Amino acid sequence: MTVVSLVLSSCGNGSSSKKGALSSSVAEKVYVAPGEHDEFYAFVSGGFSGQLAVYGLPSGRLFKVIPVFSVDAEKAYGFNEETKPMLNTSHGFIPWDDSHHPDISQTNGELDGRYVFINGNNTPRIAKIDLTTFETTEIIEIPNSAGNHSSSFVTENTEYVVAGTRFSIPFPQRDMPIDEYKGNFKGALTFISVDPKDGAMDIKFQIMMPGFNYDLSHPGRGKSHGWFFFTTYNTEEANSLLEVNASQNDKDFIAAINWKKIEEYVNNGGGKKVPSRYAHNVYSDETHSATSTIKKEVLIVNPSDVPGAVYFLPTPKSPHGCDVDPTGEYIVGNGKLSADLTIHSFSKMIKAIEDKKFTGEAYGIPILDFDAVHAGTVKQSGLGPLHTEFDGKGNAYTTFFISSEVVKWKIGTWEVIDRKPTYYSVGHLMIPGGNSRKPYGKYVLAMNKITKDRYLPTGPEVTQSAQLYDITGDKMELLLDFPTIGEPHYAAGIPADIVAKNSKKIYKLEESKHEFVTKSEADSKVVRDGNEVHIYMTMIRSHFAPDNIEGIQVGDKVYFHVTNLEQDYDVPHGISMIGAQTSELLIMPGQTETFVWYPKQVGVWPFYCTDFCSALHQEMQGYVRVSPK
Ligand code: CUK
Ligand code: CUA
Repeated sequence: MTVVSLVLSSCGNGSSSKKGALSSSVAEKVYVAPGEHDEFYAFVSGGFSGQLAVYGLPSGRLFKVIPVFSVDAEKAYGFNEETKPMLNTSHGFIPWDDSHHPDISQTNGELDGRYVFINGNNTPRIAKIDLTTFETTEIIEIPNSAGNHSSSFVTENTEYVVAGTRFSIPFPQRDMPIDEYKGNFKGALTFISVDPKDGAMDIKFQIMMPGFNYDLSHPGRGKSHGWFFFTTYNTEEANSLLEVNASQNDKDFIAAINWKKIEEYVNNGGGKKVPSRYAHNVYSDETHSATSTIKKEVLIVNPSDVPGAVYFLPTPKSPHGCDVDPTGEYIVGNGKLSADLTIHSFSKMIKAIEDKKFTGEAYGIPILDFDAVHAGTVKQSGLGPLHTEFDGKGNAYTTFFISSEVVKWKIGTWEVIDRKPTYYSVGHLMIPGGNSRKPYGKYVLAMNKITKDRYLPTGPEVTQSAQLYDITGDKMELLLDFPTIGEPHYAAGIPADIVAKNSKKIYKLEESKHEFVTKSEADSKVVRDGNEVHIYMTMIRSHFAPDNIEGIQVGDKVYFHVTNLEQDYDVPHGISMIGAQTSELLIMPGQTETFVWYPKQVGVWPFYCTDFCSALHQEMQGYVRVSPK
């Protein structure tokens, strides 16, 4: 029984909102008692923070911010010598990006909890986070692409993680007039293979599509496994997207890509290797350090060279989200300038291809007849539909940015069942597994663009916000608001036990292959090599070895190679050096990390442990004596 007294404001921005007075039964649903664990992990993208935040659901508690595309002084990510190579690109070291869409790896269409992938939008990259350590372990740059937005969604056995391009750009990149866009700019859709054993990523091929904007994408699953769907806008190929230019066409397209066919074509020697520079950065667990390689070519596929591999499905009005239901039959196009949702049928699409129900072509790619592929329309469902998720019980949930609500509707009958306001202007939403064949349809998380009056003011900007709804009943029930970091574009949720049981507790010291590991205090030392000094240091509760260091001179380049000798769960130590131009290091049990210090002034300079590690933490310190040259 749910008796809820929700006094909600009318939907929309700027309403003077009377706050919801939640009954105790609602509070109980999100209450996780001290010492108890949450039921789900939610990996929430940090948007312009470039990171990925880990929350528990239903509590909304923040557990960790995983640094991905941005440096993070707290964890020395991008500051220590081990992780710096992770942020290398063909444009050099880039300490920031805009992260949008996390997606969890799958096996047989179900979440397997091994990895989270996430896209960097600005300098196109895909990152992989290993969920045994919750660390970014691989970043691959996407060449010939710009605005890596329709990414990083995975196929149902994680054969590929796929990246689209929001901008089309000259291909090959060159100096040319912008108003010669049409016909000269191209949109690359990139298929990155994921090694089934070790998860290693590699760009298998890029499909060079017409110069539209490729906004979002989703893999086929179940019956449509082997296909991938991308929404497009600006099929006018305007070089300026002021509304007059780009929204003339009543319908844009969903591009349907038969990637199995293209894979076969490529495996048989199809495609053309084209010079293209991109970085591939890998963090190795064994050595606790990353390497960065610049690769020099990719395999390009021209879609008109592979008949039967690419089709366009007309879809009204500048579709944003492109969402495939758990059965793989329905492809939902969320036309952001429309009040309706358009749903296509995969089986009708296959039939229409067989029957050659084409109404034309674009750059040699057949355009399917709308009526021949259209399954249904959810009518007048709201304003500005963006994204849809599924509960696995035959219902879909769509966000409406302009009318600021989540709308629940029935697959097959296309009727609206329920709607609830969001506070405010919701972008994405997430049901754990809602992106797979097996959703866990207990909660939906709405991620909002505007917060206004929902929290205490913190200057001109209020925190971004997520809202949790219970979706186990016929009607959705708002349970919780909680703040998020950066801008939460999308999230990936998973039952906590799938991930927690594989979580790593320590790094085994004896297995470390770090170049500068010091496996016992007795091996700690200071080695001079010209004006470079290497300090091989250890840390254990609660002292450093060596702790007093002499013989350093102004103008030296001093490397601190610091190993945490602890072999107990949850005992990191930190180290920071006065005046060091990097951040501190926060070193996990069994790990070695390195930072560089350039002593500039004569004196005796202290360093200390930054993480309160024992009753003697405040004693964990040392000095470096710096003498004149
Ligand atoms: S986008 Cu943010 S509301 Cu980057 Cu997924 Cu649609
Ligand atoms: Cu080690 Cu505090």
